[in-house]
Amino acid sequence: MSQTVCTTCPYCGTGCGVLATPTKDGALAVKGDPKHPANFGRLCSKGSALGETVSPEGRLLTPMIGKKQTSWDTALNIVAEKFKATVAEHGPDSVALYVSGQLLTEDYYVANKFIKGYVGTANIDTNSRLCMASSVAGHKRAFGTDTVPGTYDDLELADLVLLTGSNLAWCHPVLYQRLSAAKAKRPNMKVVVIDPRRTATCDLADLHLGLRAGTDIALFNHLLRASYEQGCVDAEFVAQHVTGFDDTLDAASATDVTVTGLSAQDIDTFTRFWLTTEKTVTVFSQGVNQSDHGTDKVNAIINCHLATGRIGKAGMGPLSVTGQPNAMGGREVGGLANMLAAHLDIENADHRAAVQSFWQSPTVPEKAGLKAVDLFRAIGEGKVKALWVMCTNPAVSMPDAKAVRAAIAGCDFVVVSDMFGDTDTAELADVVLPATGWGEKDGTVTNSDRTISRQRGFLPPTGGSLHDWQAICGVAKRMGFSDGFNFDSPAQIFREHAALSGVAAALGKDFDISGFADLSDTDYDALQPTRWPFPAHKTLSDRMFQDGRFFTPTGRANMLPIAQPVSQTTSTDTPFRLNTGRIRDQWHTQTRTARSPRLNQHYGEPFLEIHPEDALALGLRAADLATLSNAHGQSILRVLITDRVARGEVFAPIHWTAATAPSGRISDVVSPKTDPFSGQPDSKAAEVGIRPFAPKWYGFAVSQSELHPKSDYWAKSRLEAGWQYELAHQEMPNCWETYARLLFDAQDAEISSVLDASRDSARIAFHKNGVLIGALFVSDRPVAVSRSFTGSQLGSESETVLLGRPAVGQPDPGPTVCACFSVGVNSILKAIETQSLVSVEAIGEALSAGTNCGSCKPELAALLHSAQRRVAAE
Ligand SMILES: Nc1nc2c(c(=O)[nH]1)N[C@H]1C(S)=C(S)[C@@H](COP(=O)(O)OP(=O)(O)OC[C@H]3O[C@@H](n4cnc5c(=O)[nH]c(N)nc54)[C@H](O)[C@@H]3O)O[C@H]1N2
Ligand SMILES: Nc1nc2c(c(=O)[nH]1)N[C@H]1C(S)=C(S)[C@@H](COP(=O)(O)OP(=O)(O)OC[C@H]3O[C@@H](n4cnc5c(=O)[nH]c(N)nc54)[C@H](O)[C@@H]3O)O[C@H]1N2
Ligand code: SF4
Ligand SMILES: [Mo]
Repeated sequence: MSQTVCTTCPYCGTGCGVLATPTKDGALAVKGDPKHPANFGRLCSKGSALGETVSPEGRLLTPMIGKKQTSWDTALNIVAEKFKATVAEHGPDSVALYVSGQLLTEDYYVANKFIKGYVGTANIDTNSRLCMASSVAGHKRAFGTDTVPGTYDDLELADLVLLTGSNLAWCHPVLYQRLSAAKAKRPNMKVVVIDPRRTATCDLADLHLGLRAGTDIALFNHLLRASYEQGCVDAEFVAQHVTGFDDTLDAASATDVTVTGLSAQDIDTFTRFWLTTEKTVTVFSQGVNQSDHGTDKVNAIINCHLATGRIGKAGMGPLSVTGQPNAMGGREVGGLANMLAAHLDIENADHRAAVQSFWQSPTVPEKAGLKAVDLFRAIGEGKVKALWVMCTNPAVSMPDAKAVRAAIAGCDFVVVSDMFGDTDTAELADVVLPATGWGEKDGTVTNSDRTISRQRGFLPPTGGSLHDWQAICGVAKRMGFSDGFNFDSPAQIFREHAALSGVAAALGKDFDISGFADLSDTDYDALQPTRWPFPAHKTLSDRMFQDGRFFTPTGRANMLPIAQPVSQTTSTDTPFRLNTGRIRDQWHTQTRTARSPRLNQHYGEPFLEIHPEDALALGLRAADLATLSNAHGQSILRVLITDRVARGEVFAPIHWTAATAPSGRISDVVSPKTDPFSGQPDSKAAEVGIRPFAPKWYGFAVSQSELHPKSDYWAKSRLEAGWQYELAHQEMPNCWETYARLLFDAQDAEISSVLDASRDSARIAFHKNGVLIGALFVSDRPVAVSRSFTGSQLGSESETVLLGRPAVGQPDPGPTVCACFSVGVNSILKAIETQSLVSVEAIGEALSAGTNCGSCKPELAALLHSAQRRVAAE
């Protein structure tokens, strides 16, 4: 009997508990952990599909030097030698680590100790700089510490929930489900979504404020002023616990709310909700953080909570939801260039001395290191000469990604630790080290509400991969730093981390988990989800700031005067504002989620949401391709015409890479502009020009084996029985059959084709032993065939594939909406019509759609709504 292991999902910062059971046939059964306080048994589509992502297929099995296999010993020796030589010749600041909020706390702790305590530079930054840095800076300015006061329970207890710059339904689906269940139980609870885009999250909203992008401060300043004018300020709380009220109010009063572009009626409704509802939680995420004034946005929100005393109490408070599974753990170990371990400050000599003496390390740097954007700039300028990238893919995810790729390619020495050797970043590395992944590694993560949970390993390491902490210790020891890195287990590292937090607590810091400093190995294995603080010698409530005491020198929280920046006029060459973000079923650069066929069905290629009037003006029709460009680069995307975005604003997802759609890498056109306080890039406001990409032909292919297209545009996505490809190219081949044979490498397969004399369209299928191995559809317009039908024919004796859709009388399910049960849009619309379904629950009963993870419920509701609208119009 296989044993079920209690672990934690490796994707978003919700931090759901997962029960994983390896099955006899080598598969993995996955369920939500009913006891975990983050999810109580729920999982979203990505969590539910974890079992499909753990196979060894495509994994990096040995260290590689210059794309040749080598031993760990050789690889670690070379890394240690190069790092040592670079430090000796150019000083410690000539080397850097670039790490990730997806590392476990133990990996992260060791990385930070290595670089800050032993190499002697603070040049360690992390992809959290692109993610949470503005929240960190905002929290520190307001509270004197980087602490998220709110918890998930508060979400359910609140009477008003503001979701601002957060697409919770897709990015924190289980939190969304918890909120949605709470609202169903207490229908008086109000939800307001503040987002320039009408997202799936709006399905739950009583009010959607589709403000002009970048005008959040004006809206929150208006709330502050209204709170004052309408007597909603908690004068006693402000008098005792807050500084800066008057100046902040003056700044807020000087702001003109009309810049938001919202109607007076919507602003009034919103203001009334806020004034009349004490129990308010404000959830914020990347629409707030990823801005060149992200820290100010965070403080504009916190100002409103401080003024009304809505903080540190049940059902109220600001709640920054973190993106990655261990974004919080990274902050706790000091994994950012401007932090020390355990929330201590690098600029503070006492703090530095305390950490150095605890570590017994040769050094601790006195100044902050380079933040991500500056770091890659310094690499490009040759100032940083040796780089170790761990658990992140900056060649795709950094802004101005093309320049970042050039910087990495030109760097003297680059090491990449990843589970896969073919990421855009690993492709540019001198040394690639195979890392263990989820299911193989052991350690802890901290989720958005400060709950520390165990990730437990239950599979052996794939090939020769090692845990990241082992690789770091291996290099550290070879550099002569043995004393600090004699770790044998993650438990040992965790104890040291916990003990150091006790040192920080003695210096007045709030991150205190010293209660774990003596945890035995057995207790570490059995560790239950625990929200910090968890001090050793006193009992402390885990409701932060409930006593009104903050961690500033005065003990009071700071309100900060914030002005709404004036939006700059866009140049005539780049008139569109590009918003970028996530889709429901993919995780970042897709290295894991792209392996699951069902997660690939939701969106199979990169796309651009554009308003119908803008599309018309540009001559773009549905499913055309468009080129986005600016001084940084260009990107080609499929056009999705929709009024979910405003005129002049477009949206594109971040998930495509050289491996899945090389010309669809969106960060190639994102500017490296950053927030002055946090250094976080302005990833939601690139200025771009848009023009139709007019290829000579469009293609669509399905294939049992992987193809290597050379066309100007291609995008790949996984199917149950192979892959599907979207193609487009600016040159016409002489003969479609010859082209197809080469593309499919199908010299000896039987070919059947329907060709148009003008070469404008072609349909070609290849069979081997009567079984369909591939098919290509070509047209001078975007190819209109049923993707789900053609994909489903692979591996069968299909004779009708060239029809491109099911023969008359056979149903075509259409593009997948419910990933768990593979239910397509056509099936849903048909069931709504023929069975007169009137609710999402009824669709669930009829087709099972939405009844497992529930992530597609907002889309089911939208389909229902559109069908009802159609009926009403008839
Ligand atoms: N499915 C999925 N889930 C994920 C991830 C993933 O890759 N896939 N990644 C995880 C990570 S690391 C992160 S950081 C989180 C991110 O989670 P979110 O922040 O919820 O996701 P995003 O799509 O980046 O952006 C959120 C919203 O901000 C809006 N926005 C843009 N500009 C503005 C503005 O000026 N004001 C306001 N109010 N809103 C604006 C966008 O329209 C978008 O809908 O998701 C996590 N969860
Ligand atoms: N334009 C634009 N750009 C963005 C954003 C945006 O909204 N817009 N969002 C930003 C945000 S919030 C984030 S968080 C980043 C995310 O961007 P990245 O961090 O670059 O993306 P991931 O695909 O998560 O990269 C993680 C890598 O680590 C590998 N990996 C997984 N587990 C392990 C492990 O245990 N050890 C090691 N060594 N490797 C492992 C994976 O295979 C993968 O290659 O993107 C940022 N970039
Ligand atoms: S909400 Fe989904 S992706 Fe996030 S932790 Fe839970 S199961 Fe994983
Ligand atoms: Mo993130």
